[in-house]
Amino acid sequence: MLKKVLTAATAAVLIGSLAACGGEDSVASSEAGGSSDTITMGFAQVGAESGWRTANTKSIQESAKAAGIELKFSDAQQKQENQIKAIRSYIQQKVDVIAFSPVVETGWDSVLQEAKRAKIPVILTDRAVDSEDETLYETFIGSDFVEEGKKAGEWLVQEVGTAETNVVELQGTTGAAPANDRRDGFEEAVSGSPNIKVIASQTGDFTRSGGKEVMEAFLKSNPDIDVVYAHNDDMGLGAIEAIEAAGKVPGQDIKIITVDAVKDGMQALADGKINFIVECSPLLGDQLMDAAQKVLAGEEVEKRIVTEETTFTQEQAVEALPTRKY
Ligand code: GYE
Repeated sequence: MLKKVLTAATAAVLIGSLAACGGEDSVASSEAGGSSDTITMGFAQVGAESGWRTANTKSIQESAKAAGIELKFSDAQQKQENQIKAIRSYIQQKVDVIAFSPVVETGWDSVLQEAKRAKIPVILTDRAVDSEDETLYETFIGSDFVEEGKKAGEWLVQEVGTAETNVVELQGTTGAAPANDRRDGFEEAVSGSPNIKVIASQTGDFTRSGGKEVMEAFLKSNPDIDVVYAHNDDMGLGAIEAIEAAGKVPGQDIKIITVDAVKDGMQALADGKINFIVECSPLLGDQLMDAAQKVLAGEEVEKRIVTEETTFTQEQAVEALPTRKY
């Protein structure tokens, strides 16, 4: 076995040197993996808090591979300080491009200025930053979270008509763009319906355990909950556990609206435990690699690239599930 490997390695070296003589050095250099035109991307991910995030990470890793981009990947465990450290280390390593999904919206200006000074372009994916200075990043690729919140609210307005409706809200990570915007969009959509009241609202940090814990507390202090609006599927799935443990039927006694449409969420929707899901696509990898290549080639990229998304009812979930990619 070892002999075979050695023989193959010797052959490769030989072919490499022969190829160099014969003018085929591009083959040799790409085999060596060190050709200078390979793009290196440093990616600072939020964490691994949800099914959405897992699908997003997979998409980025697969797309980088397909595009021949060398990916340096870090997981910040939902902490801004870790993301800032990762970005600083990418600057030190002199990567060609930095991409990241900012865990919260504010507090990025100084580290982004450091990247700018080092002439390393930055691309935002998934979540936005709240900064006056738009020159600190090339583009922001991701969903319109306000629109997602609106779609959730509009469905509820249609669904309940003039019936008195008490809503509890499971918010995403405090200060995160999708938490702020999904709250605002929803509020806007229900603002013309005084019969719909948000009676309690708290963060579940986009995790299943967070959703479950907050829902348990909500159920204890509010006897009259009609609807749960969860900012992502995972928190909605946690809420289902809490509702069932309290002896109620999710989807019937208490209706549930979520955002994301990842597999587990779609399954619960098809099973009648969730009532409506607003889609948020995590498959941002291809667009990210494409934007990185364009930026580094000096081509124009749009400052804002919005992901296309739909919504699902229970019937639509049954139909869509077999071909869902995430
Ligand atoms: O909805 C949630 C995840 O930023 C859009 O983060 C993303 C959100 C997604 O943890 O599940």
